[in-house]
Amino acid sequence: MAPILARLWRSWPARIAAVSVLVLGAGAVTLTTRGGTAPAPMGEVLPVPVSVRPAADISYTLAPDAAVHTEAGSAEAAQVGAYLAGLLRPSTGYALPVVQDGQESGVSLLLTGADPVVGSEGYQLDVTEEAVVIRARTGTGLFNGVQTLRQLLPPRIESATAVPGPWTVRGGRIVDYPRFPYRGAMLDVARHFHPVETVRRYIDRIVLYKINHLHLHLSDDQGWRIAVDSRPRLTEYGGRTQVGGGPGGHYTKAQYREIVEYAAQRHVTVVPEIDLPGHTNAVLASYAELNCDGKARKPYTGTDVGFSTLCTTKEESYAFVKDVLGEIAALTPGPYLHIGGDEATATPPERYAAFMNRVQPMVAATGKTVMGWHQIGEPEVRHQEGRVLQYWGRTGADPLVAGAVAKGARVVMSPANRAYLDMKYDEETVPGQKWAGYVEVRDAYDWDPGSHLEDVPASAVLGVEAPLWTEAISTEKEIEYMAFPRLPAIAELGWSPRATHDWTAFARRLGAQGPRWAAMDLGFHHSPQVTWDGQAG
Ligand code: TNX
Repeated sequence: MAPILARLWRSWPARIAAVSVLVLGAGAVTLTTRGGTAPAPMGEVLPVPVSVRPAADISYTLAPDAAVHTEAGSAEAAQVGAYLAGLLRPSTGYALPVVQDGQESGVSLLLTGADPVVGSEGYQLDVTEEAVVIRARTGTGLFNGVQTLRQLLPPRIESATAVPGPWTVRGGRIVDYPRFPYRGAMLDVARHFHPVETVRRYIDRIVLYKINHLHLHLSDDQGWRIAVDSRPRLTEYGGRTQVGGGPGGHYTKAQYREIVEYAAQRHVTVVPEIDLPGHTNAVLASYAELNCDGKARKPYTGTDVGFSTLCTTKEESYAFVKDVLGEIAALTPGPYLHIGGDEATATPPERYAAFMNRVQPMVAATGKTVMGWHQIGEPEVRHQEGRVLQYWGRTGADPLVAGAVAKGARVVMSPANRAYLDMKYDEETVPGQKWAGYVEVRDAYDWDPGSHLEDVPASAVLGVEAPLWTEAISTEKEIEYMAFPRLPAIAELGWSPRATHDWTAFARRLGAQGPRWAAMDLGFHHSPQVTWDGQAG
């Protein structure tokens, strides 16, 4: 390759453009595969289901006059039905009315008759010649079944405009439920602010892989992103910066409620994070009295960490934390309030423990459960009933975490060298960082959250989360590129039984997502570790 071409090739948007041109140029055959008309083999979905029983020679084809039938008298089921119809209408062009009559025809979403093993989040999906019937015990279970159905339909079902069918699903039965209850994605809206629409689209994408928690990193040195009525300068002053000096921004309470509501309709719980006592330069710039010397800090737009701290010996700091946590808790229907606690290197260790020992009970007083980065597991920080540590280390043994677990803490696993979506894939990746090493999709997949940490039994693991820090990520396209295909890998670790773990099978199912992502207009990393359907050879 000529040097100029090689350089262009290294820039990922150019790579995507070039690949698209190649694919389009390849003509009709490639287009059919890429256009995604073929239904997936039964069970070839991601995360891989617990049990799949294909019925050979049977299939169901959605008829133009089909309806979505939901459990009679259930608003919950009707809501999932409306969501499903909303997904299928644009590409099929069918009317797909939603009727609450509990009939087994077309696509049925029923709250009766599911195998009890499905529990509160699982579902049973039956495809016969006459109907697709999804049964669950809850609306969440139906919603998860709908995500499976989406993937059993041809990839073109994701098209935003009407395209030709047929809309066929292969026959059989799936019975499915998650390994872990917490399957999360984190978005750092503090380093670079990301508007409501970006967050909404991110939610739409993560639910396809049965992710059920969205953790929002709402404050950091570079900006404060959520309106707090009792401290208006946090957003009026502290929200107007971001990495690199852009305009920043923040969510009003109404906008934040809109995100929470949008997530709830998609069975996603929002976990808000206010990072304390470090990562607080935006606070210290907004309110002088929260500094030990009483002097306001200058706004910060760089990418260093570990230089800021609330003054942990001043009562003003605790009044501040109490007010802020109270307002955030009031905006939060979910159980968790994340208080950060990471990289507090500017806070003297004994003051860190004293601070956390006052702040954790404040969280409890709001009725919420404490969540924090694993540093809150310091032995001097007391156990708080139900608390959850988020592990982001790079080793397979961490005595601090094991000690906290021995006292009753639970853990969400986000090892940086496996689950961090801001790490570059390889030396050619343009966005992101590499302090935890390059993380290709196989690195993201090949580990076990249940046995990753010595002396942390699987029973103490609440689940997994893939964090996307945004120091070096500023656009939605970059978010997509960094999250896909690694986020589905983490999602599968959170959902599928350990016994299904198999790189070859996973890579095949992942490759089949390529045409689907193309139909969704989702720009992803064409990892060389995977054969992407429609682009083989
Ligand atoms: C470490 S992970 C951090 C963040 C950075 C991230 C960048 C953690 C709890 N702290 O402040 O954004 O690395 O990868």
